[in-house]
Parts: sequence; structure tokens; C-alpha cells
Amino acid sequence: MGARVGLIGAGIMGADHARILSSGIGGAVLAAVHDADSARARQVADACGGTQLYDDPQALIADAGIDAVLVASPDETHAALVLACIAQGKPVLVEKPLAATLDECRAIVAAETRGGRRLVQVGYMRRFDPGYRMMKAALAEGRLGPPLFLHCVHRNAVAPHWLTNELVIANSATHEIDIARYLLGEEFASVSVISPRASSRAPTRQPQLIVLETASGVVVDVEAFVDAQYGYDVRAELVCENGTVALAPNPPLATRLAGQDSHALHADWRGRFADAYRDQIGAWLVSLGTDRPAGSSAWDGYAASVTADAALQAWRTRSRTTVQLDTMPEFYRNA
Ligand code: ISE
Repeated sequence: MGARVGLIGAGIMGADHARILSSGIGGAVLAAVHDADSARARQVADACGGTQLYDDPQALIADAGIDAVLVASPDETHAALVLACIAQGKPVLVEKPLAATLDECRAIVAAETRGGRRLVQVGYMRRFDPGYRMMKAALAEGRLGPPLFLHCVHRNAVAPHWLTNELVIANSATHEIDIARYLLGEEFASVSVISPRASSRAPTRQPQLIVLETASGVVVDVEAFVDAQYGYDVRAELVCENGTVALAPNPPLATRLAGQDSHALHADWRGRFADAYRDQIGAWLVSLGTDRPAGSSAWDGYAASVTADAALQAWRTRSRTTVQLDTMPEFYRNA
């Protein structure tokens, strides 16, 4: 029988994960749901059929009938839930970011390392996107030569009012940080941030241009603009010594009609990264019980948060800031 999964958090992402889990993927069963808003939990549970509701997320984690936990609750709740899963020896897929503070990220890394079992996967789903995977494979193949630049664009059509200037970096741009670490296979040494004026469409929120330099001297630039109006637009071009590779438009369909040559755009990340979200959960389910989770590890989650934190400092001080990671525990080597 497939894994019995408990879901904590039934908001936009939780509902999307519930839909994937109840589609029969990997034989999994969505066995339990908790949300602070019980009506929302019920709605998701009803849509999936026969799922048990929990008022207390800790009780869900402790339930011996639950094999693995998917955490999609607010960022501030991640640390306590992930630590409880580690304490119970239960695999957990937690939405990004790993935790709300660096101290919490460190506590998770320390607890997992102490426990000696790889239980945590962080939901940086782009690592499962076919385009980024092909880009990494193309780089590894060698003909492109060593990388010099990675140009990234991250545009949302619209964003909620609570997404502050800080969260444009700490919430949206962390995806770019994680995927750049994945593609380039190295850490960042420093980061700078330049902000243009705010758009009149969102006067309290500035777009951000984040420039990161890796330890070996690759430059990564990220335009993070969450009020672009026209659609969800994520782009990446890797420039190497002998050539370049770039993500193709998604969906991969070009229409020529009425004098126009056009590509449609998704409304938000759920459509754009639908394959990635499905494959992320599929890989997680396959990895259960193997002590070798797929995707971003707790260490990757910590590294992305440290880098985002340095970017926030660079933004506040308007100066180039060093990215300083702790020493990676041996436990995460070859993760
Ligand atoms: C959101 O939380 C996500 O994770 C999306 O992938 C990202 O594009 C968006 O900017 C974030 O707010």
C-alpha cells in the first residue's frame, strides 16, 4: 500500500498539494488534514474524500497511522512542525522557506544531523522543472564550457498586500537563489541589491535587482518584480564560455493568429510549475523510507535562507554583503 500522508496547511499551496496527493500518485493516500481555519481544512478534505480532520497539527504528526507529513502552513509555523516530524522520525516535505528565521533553520539542520536520518525535503519545486533539469544536464555535458552569467527574471502578475519589499527577496527571490545553487553547484560569496522606484500599480513595493557572485566568480542577476500585471513570467539564461542555454516559453505552444506571433502565459506559479509540483511529490513519495530524500535538503533550505538574509542586509545598507554559511555537516555531503 502507498504512503498515508498528513497535510498541514490547506491554503493555496496546501489545496494544490492535496489535489496532487489524491490523484493516485505513487499509490499515496491523503489520510489527514489540519488547517488553523477548520472550514478550509474541511473543504480540502471533502474535495479529496474520506480524509480525517485534525484540530491539532502536533496530534497529526504523532499519529502512528500517518507515514509522512506535508507542511504548507504559514512560514512562522514551519520550524516547530518540522522539528516535531524529526523527533517522531517522520519524513516531511515542507514548503519553502525551510523556516522563518536563520536560528530556526540552524535548529532543524542540527536536529536532523543529530538524529542521523535524512527526513526533511524543502519544497523548492523548480529543481523538478523539466527546463531547469535540462539546463543542468546541458551544463554537465561540457560542450557549453564553464558558466559566466546566469540571468534570471521572476515576475508575478500581481501579489498580495502582505508581500513587502523584504518578502520580494525572502519569499519570491529565494526560488532563484535555490535554483542557481542547484544549477551551478556552488555557494554564493557576496550579494548586492539595487531597487528601482516602485511601479504606480504598487506604490509601496519596489521591484528588486539582486546581483550575486559565486565563490568561483559566476555572476547571477535576478530581476524580482511581483507587480508585472501581464502574467507570470519566469526566465533563465545561462551564459557559458562557448554558448548559452535558456528556458523555452511555457506552455510550449506558439500561436500565429491575426497578424500576431504569441505565447500564452500562466496566471501564477501553480500552472507554470505544475509538472514540477507533481514530480516533486512523486520523487518525495519514492524516497520515503530510503533516508535519501530527493530535492532540496534542510541544508539547501538553510543555505537559501542565509543567502536571502545577506541580500536583505545588502538592500538595507545599499552595500555589497558577504554571504557567510556555517560549515556543512558531513551528513549532507552528496545530498
Ligand atoms: C510564492 O510564494 C511562490 O512560491 C511563487 O513560486 C513565487 O513566484 C511567488 O513570487 C511567491 O510569492
